[in-house]
Amino acid sequence: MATNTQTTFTSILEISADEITLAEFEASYMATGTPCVFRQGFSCEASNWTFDSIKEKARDSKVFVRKNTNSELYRQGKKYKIVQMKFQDYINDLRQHNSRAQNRYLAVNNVTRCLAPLLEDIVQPKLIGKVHSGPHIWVGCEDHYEFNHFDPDASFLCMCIGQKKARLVSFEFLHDLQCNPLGSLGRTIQSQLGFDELPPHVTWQEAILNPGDMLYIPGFYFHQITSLTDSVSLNYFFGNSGENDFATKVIDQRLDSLLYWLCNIIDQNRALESFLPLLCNLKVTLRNFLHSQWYELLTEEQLLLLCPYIYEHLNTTKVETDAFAHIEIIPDDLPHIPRKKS
Ligand SMILES: O=C(O)CCC(=O)C(=O)O
Repeated sequence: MATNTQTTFTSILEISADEITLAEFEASYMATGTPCVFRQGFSCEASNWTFDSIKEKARDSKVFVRKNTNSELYRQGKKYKIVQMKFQDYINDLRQHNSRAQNRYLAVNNVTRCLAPLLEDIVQPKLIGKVHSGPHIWVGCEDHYEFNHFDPDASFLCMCIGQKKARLVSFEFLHDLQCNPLGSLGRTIQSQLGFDELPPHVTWQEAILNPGDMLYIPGFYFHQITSLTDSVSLNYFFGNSGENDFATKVIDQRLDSLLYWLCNIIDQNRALESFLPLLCNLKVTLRNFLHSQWYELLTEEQLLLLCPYIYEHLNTTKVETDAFAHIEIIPDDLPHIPRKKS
């Protein structure tokens, strides 16, 4: 495998959050999928947190913590276990830097559900047109390496305590990043490549984030985050304002990544009996599913564009364990009713 020994990164663009409106942000940065950092753009009580202050506020709250995060399989986004524990116990381990803490990561916990006492300190960034989910909290030990992945939403990563290094690779390099095979678990798509293994033509952008900084990660952009110190950050997953703007942009600019993500979810479910009725109504299934993720309704035209890719994928990869193994799917005749083979 080619290794990337050259320095092929640039610094992520820095802009001021004070001087930009939501409309300008969406038109200039979201429309083009341009990552940027807002230095001190996340200014609320949460950017003044300390480990003691959050432990005090949410001692007995129960959080979900990933285990085995030091393993090679975790770095490739392939395998981890989850344990539930009290927030104060997790913070105590972390501050002691004990071996348990070094092999765990409190990742993407929904603050409203798991750590509600912290909510009063958090103010949603004004540059979010439509929240998909969040705020989520991430708490980890120095040197934690979070696997390289993309999400099907834009994200604002807001630094509260400590320092992180963020490295971002555009969705244009989807096919160079050796994503985990379709059907892999999770809502995100993980790359199996470390940053020292990227092919030489793959460039990335990076930034160091300090408390109060906020990083815009465009939807479907790969990102790999390393904690340079013990750290706490928050993130929101979000899309554009409007009824269909996020979907339109993603279909126009990031279709391959969208299809990879959709087919990954399809493949997670294709062996289940419950998959069959969903497949019979693929257009409706897709419309409802994307509405649940993005709060946008796809148009008939958009659905008619996406469905044939999915049928083709299923037809060309059919195996005996599929719920539709003995059924022929006719892709040209939407709405598609799978027909029994005669
Ligand atoms: O901070 C991390 O470890 C990951 C954050 C992330 O994946 C996100 O903000 O989308």
